[in-house]
Amino acid sequence: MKRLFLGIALLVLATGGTYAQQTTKSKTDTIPLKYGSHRIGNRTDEMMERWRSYGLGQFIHWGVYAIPGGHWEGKSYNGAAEWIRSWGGASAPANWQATYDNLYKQFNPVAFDARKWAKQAKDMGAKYLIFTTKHHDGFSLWPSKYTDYSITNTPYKKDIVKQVVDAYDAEGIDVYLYFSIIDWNHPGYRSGVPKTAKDSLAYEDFKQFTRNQLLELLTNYPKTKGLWFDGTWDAAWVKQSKFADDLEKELRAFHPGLIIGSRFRADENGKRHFDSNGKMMGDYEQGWERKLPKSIEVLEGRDWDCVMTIPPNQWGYNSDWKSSYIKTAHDLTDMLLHAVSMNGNLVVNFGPDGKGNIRPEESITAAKLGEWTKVNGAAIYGAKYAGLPKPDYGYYTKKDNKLFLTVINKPVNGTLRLAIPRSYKQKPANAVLLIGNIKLNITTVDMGMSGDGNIYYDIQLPANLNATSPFVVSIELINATGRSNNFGEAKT
Ligand code: H79
Repeated sequence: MKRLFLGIALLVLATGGTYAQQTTKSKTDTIPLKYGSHRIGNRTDEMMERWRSYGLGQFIHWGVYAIPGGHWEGKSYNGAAEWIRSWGGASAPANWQATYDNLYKQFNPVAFDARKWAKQAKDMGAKYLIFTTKHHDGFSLWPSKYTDYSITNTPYKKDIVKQVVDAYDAEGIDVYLYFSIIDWNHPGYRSGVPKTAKDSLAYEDFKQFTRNQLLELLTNYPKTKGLWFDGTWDAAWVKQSKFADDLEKELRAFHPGLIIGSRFRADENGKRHFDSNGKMMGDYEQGWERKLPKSIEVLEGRDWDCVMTIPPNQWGYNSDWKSSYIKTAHDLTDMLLHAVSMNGNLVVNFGPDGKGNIRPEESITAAKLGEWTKVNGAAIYGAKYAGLPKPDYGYYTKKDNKLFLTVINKPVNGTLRLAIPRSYKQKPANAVLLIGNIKLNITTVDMGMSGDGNIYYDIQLPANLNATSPFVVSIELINATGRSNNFGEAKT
């Protein structure tokens, strides 16, 4: 008994002490695992509750790759701009990697102003930032003691991570540090599983380097709320289940409340995100990159966010946006509501240029999103899945007794029809169009379709509503006590 208690206590300690208690193992745990999920339920602590309420986030990819911006000597790299170091073959400039590995000597972002970025993010309505401290190229944007390939040895010299963390924190935006486990600069880095004794030794050195850098980041930037890992699919790293599990526990113990997604480590059978028993490894599902879930059911109650590029697939600065579709603020609002209506957050990516400027197209999009969130923020901040089927013309979200109906495609007849299942226990009492704070009429509609289990309500939109972007109707819900009440007229 005592040992069992100790076991549970240690587990709770190792996970940060914040998971819901569970005394019996889940029936699905059929495969014994040392390095599988330590997650018992969803985290219930204040930090994770805060994460759940963000709604909208900003991702920033910035590094040496912003200098070439996807192009060099008139040639164009046919991939994501932050990957440009891996340019090879006939289309690549001669000695490209050597050129790239010396670009940091030109990194001097004279226009960089962290407070300006943070202010723009705040105006956009972002509640959290994920910032690239080190991408796959290995360039560290903070003065790391453990490598020479860092901001220290650029003409700019100053600590970029510190400026970003401080500026965003001052705006009340939580900062998460992106860290790539792929590091093309470190001599010990291996993508494939080390085969020779020499490779193994080198890789051990790389593992210690990785640990050192992570502890260094948490030491230098204690305001960090979480770590966003990437590049963890390499066969070499996937084999490191024990090392990664130990390191994750160490980082959590070092920085209580730290939020880490499911992309960090693999279990001893090489399973990533979900262990061999199908249980998520991390605080939230981190696989939603440039894609959104089709239904809430696929998420099975897990926390999740979606990271999204504005062009099709460019994270770092690419100087040419002319040849591809660029998502509009309208597209992104649709995705934002898609995410929040399924209990997720949407994180929109920005790729500043080599001088430190946010490109004008992104600034315009940020401003448009900001105009939208200022009026309609109630529909996304702290709002959740409403427990209702999705209407064809938009999304439902819910917070307390407020149901928010975000209309993406305005019905041609100017009427929003709500089909509320009779089992819903709540009914609409009054409705307000958030733009202009206009009270709207609600009527119950007898569709003669009592067999389908819904009660129908119509909300009439103002005849002169010339909506050029998504708009929100905030609906106050009251308890529908008993069956007969549901059929009564809604208060108008
Ligand atoms: O930082 C941005 C991208 O540069 C980075 N993640 C975002 C946030 C990224 N790196 N690689 N990728 C995205 C996609 C890579 C996919 C692949 Fe694989 C890596 C294809 C093959 C190896 C992972 C493992 C996906 C399929 C197998």
